[in-house]
Amino acid sequence: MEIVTTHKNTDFDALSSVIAATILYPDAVPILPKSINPNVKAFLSIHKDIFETYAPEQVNLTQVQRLIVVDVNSWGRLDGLKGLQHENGLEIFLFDHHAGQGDIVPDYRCQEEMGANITLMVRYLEKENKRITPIQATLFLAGLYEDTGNLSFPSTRAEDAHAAAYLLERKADLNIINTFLRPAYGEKQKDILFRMLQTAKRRKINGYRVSFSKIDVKGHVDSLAVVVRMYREILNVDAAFGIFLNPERKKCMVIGRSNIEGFDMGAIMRRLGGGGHPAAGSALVNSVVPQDIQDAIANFITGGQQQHVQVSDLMSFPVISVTPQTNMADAAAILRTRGCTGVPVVAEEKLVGVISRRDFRKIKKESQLKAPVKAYMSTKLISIAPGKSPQQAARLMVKHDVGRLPVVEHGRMIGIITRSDTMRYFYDLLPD
Ligand SMILES: [Mn+2]
Repeated sequence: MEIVTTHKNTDFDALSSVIAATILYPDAVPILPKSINPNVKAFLSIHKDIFETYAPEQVNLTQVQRLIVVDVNSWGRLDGLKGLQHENGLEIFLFDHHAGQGDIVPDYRCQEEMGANITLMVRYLEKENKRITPIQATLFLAGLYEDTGNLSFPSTRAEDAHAAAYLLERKADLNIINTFLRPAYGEKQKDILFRMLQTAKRRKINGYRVSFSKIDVKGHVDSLAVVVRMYREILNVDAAFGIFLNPERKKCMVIGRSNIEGFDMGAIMRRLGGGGHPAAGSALVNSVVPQDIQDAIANFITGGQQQHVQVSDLMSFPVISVTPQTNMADAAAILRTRGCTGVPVVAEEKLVGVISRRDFRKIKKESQLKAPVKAYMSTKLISIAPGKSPQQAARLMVKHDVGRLPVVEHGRMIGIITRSDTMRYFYDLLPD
């Protein structure tokens, strides 16, 4: 016997991947965990006759010769199949778009970072020229859109977009997708979102704008992930965390959403014992102290950030500068020959001003070019520390409408970072 299964809290990507695996391996029996996301459950209840699936307890584990695992790579996130973990002679195939190592050791693996797992499955369906019905294409595209945020999450790859095109060609129905991907947002969810917003604590952690909310939630609430997504969007932070304490179960459900390059929500959740992607993740933590969890997350963010690019990696130095006594004509010549729009004014290694092309508009007569720079320079000093992130540099430039920031450490200017330096970083044009 051959079975295919996926992770608990099955989402559309996971269900899609299971169904796609049954097309690739027609003898494989699809086994779904008992916990299934509400919107997937709604979809399945309408499509029961088309997608026949089975529960873990319907499988006679001793009969299983091949196990196909999709969209997950750890035994702990499978349902009811623990008995297979140490089974000798069991053949395991793994299809997973999470690059991190799990504890499932497969005989064959297709493991690559990709926006959605279904994209990996579509690769094989296309290669083997398998027939896909419009309903299957619809389900697959729902999975693809859900995991990539309609191809907008930073984790999205070109191959995801290719797979989306392939599924649209196979008549995926966008109306159906919109119906089922629409968040299940009701009174309960509204109440939680409201309480989260009231208690939202915004913080800056290593250049990231982060928000935490700690809420007591009694009983089971569907779609908490949807609530956290809305919460992040409303607060417009880089990363948002909902820490939901269930006092009866003595556990905290932690759900995170982020939408900034370089922030790996999945990595944070893995350290809490959960899982996820760069943009989304969750973990169930055996703790009744939400503050401890928040502190731990803050530490992970601080720790993880240190390997990331800092202003000091992007800045240029030595800096071309002038002194307050340099005359305006010489300053103009420097700007012209260096092709820059401004230079810092430095006295005894200290930044005292900036002279830029703009300041030359104040010059009305030829004779004024003999005047020292200090008469025309801007003394509004916006500088940045070398350890800050490129995001912080970019934000500061936008806020103060400047194109360059002197990099200052212990009162001394050690470099300069320009708008084009930060652009180069954001577009990933840095040499390795
Ligand atoms: Mn997935």
